[in-house]
Amino acid sequence: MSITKKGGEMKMIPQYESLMKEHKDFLQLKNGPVLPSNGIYERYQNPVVTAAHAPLHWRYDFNAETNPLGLERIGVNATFNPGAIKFNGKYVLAVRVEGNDRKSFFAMAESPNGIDNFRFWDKPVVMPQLEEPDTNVYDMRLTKHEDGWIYGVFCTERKDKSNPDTTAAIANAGIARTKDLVKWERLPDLISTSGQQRNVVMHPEFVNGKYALYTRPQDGFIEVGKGGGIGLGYVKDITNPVLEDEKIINHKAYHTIYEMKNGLGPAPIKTNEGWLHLAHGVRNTAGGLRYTLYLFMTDLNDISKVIHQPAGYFMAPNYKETVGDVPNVLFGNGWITDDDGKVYIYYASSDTRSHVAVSTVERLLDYVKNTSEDKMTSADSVQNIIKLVDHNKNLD
Ligand code: M1P
Repeated sequence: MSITKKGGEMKMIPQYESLMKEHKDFLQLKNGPVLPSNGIYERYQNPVVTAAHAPLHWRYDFNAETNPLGLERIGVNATFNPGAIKFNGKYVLAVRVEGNDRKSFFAMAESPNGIDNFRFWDKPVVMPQLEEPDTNVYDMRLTKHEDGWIYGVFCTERKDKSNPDTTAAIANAGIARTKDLVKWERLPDLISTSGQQRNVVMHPEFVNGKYALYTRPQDGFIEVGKGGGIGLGYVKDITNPVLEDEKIINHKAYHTIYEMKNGLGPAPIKTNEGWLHLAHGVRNTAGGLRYTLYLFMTDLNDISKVIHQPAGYFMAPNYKETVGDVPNVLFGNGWITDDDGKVYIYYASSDTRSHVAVSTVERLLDYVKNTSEDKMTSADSVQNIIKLVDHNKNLD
C-alpha cells in the first residue's frame, strides 16, 4: 500500500493495514460494570487505558523504505497513574506513559463517556524544562484553580548528585499551568524544607488569599522516614512557590493500611458537607509493599481538619490488578465529578494500566460518614460486627 504524503508517494510497511485495523477495533471496545458491586462503587471490566492504547504512529515508522521489516521502533511499557479533568465536555486523562526506556512522560487521552473509547491525543505533552532538566516525571494531579488556570503538579525526579549510588534520586514537585492542556507554562519547582516531596496536590480554592498545597514530605526517595503523612502548606506567590506552615494533617499509623506511608490522590471534591479526599496508604508485607486506596473528609471551612475517616481501605487490588510491573499496587490521582453527582474514579493497578470505578457523591458521602473509624484493636473490630448483628436482629 502507498499513500500520498507532502514529499510525494510513500510506500507503507506491509503490516500497516492489519495493524491499523486491529488497533481501531481495540480502541472501540465497549466497557461494562462488574456486578454485583459493594454498593459504594462499580469497577469496570476492562482497563480504560493500557500500553496497547498508545497510538501506532508513536511506535512504528510506517515508511517501507526506512523500516522495510515493519519493526516497532519505540516501545510503550505502561500507562498508569492518570490525572483527570472534564474538559470541553470530554473526560480527559493526563496519563503517565512509560516507555521501554523507563522514562515516563504525560500524554492526554480522552473519552466521550469516561468509561471506554479512550484515545490519546496526537502527540505527548511537551513539558518545558527548567535549568536542571527532569530525569523523569510522573503522577500529575490536575487542579482547575479558581485563579483561572489548570495546574498540573507532578513528581520530578533527578539524580542525587551528592550520593554516588546509581539508584540515589531526589523527588520534588514540578508545577506547570495551562489553559488548553496542550501548551504548558512551567513554574519553578516547589521550594520546601523537606529533602524530598512526592504526591503534591493543589487545592482548587485560595485559602486566606494563598494557594494551598497538600504535600508528602519524605526523608529518602522511597522511605518517608520521619515525614509523618499527608501535609498541608501554603504558597503566597505560585510563580515563586515557597511552601510555608507545612503541617501533617493525615498521619500514618501503626497497624493500619497506611502504616508505612500515605499520599494524597487527586484534588479534593467539594461537597455541602466537606471536602472528599482520595488517598493511597502503604503497608509492608513479606511479599513487598501493598498500596490500597482510602477516603477521608475534611472540614469545609478548615481544610486542615479531618472530620471523617473510615477504617481500612476503600479499594484494594483485586486478583488481576495485583499483577504488573510493581505488584499489589492501587494508585489513584484522578477523579471527575459530573453535574449529576456521578464520580469517575481513575486508578492504576500495579504501575501498569489505568482503570475506572464509578460512584456518586451521595454514595461516597454515605461511605465516609457511616463507616466506622479505625478503633485500632481486633476486639473493637469484633464489637463493630456484634453491634451490626444486634442492629439487624432488632429489625425482625
Ligand atoms: O510503585 C508504587 C508507587 O510508588 C510511588 O508512590 P509513593 O511515593 O506514595 O510511594 C510513586 O512512584 C508512584 O508513582 C507509584 O505508583
